[in-house]
Amino acid sequence: MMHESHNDEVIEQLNRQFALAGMARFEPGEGGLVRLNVDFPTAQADIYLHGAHVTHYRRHDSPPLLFTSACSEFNRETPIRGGVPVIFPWFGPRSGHPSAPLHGLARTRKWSVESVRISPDGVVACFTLASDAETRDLWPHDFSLRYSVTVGASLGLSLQVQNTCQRSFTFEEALHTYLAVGDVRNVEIEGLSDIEYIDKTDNQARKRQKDSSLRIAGETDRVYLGTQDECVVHDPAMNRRIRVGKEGSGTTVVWNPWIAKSKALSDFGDEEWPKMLCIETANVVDNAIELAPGQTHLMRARITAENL
Ligand code: TA6
Repeated sequence: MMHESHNDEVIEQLNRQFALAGMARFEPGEGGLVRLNVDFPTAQADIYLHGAHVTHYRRHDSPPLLFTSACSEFNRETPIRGGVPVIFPWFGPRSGHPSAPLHGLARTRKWSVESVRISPDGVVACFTLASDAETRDLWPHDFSLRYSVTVGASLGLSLQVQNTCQRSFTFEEALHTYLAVGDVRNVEIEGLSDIEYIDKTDNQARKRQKDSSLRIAGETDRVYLGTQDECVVHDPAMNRRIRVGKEGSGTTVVWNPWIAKSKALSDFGDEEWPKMLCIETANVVDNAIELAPGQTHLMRARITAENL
């Protein structure tokens, strides 16, 4: 754990540079990790420098939109469980590298703050992460990431990847969003009908969803490929629908661990699975992105709650 006084100095310095009086300021979060707290008349959010991880977002007229596990770790080595993990440069296990961390390296690194500003859409916080010797040991390419989070009537997420080395590389990415739902057994997910998906609960079998909407009735882990469509989660228990719109993303992942998988996750409560549903905005497998030297790619998600 970083020494308290050093952490305080870091927070003081960040607030001198970036705090917006009465709207956004840095503070010690869970586990002493530094987080940006945004709180103004429209909405509030918490964003940790660890992984540039949004753990909380709500509009003031609506319950929290994101789920974060009560059992999540908050330390420099472990990804936070819940909110919006930023996944880069591979999704899931890294093929050919069994000891590589699941879901890449970005979500367990400390990101830098580039700016915190007011825009017509709300408070916009921008974070950056660049490759270094440690990341090159894990993934032998140079990159620069820029992630901007817009806290307003919607939650806006924008991940820009730049290839800063002399050779092309291919990467996967995901905004692994954990939505808060009233009861996952009663939600309906629209926007995925007639889309091919990989069923990770059935030996990666490739299938096509025939039903117009998806209901969750067991462990669900589906990678929908070649879709740019918005997903709408109808949540009658919370009397709302949640729209997950996107740009620059060809993949949507739907995940709920259900009972057995929840018990197997040490940082996830056994009884938490009915309260969450991951609708992930991604580019993975067939939709992985190849970048030439100097090229950039932008992926955006926009998450909005609408009361029924
Ligand atoms: O996006 C779904 C998934 O790939 C699941 O297979 C499950 O592993 C989940 O991500 C959580 O992964 P994590 O590494 O955060 O435990």
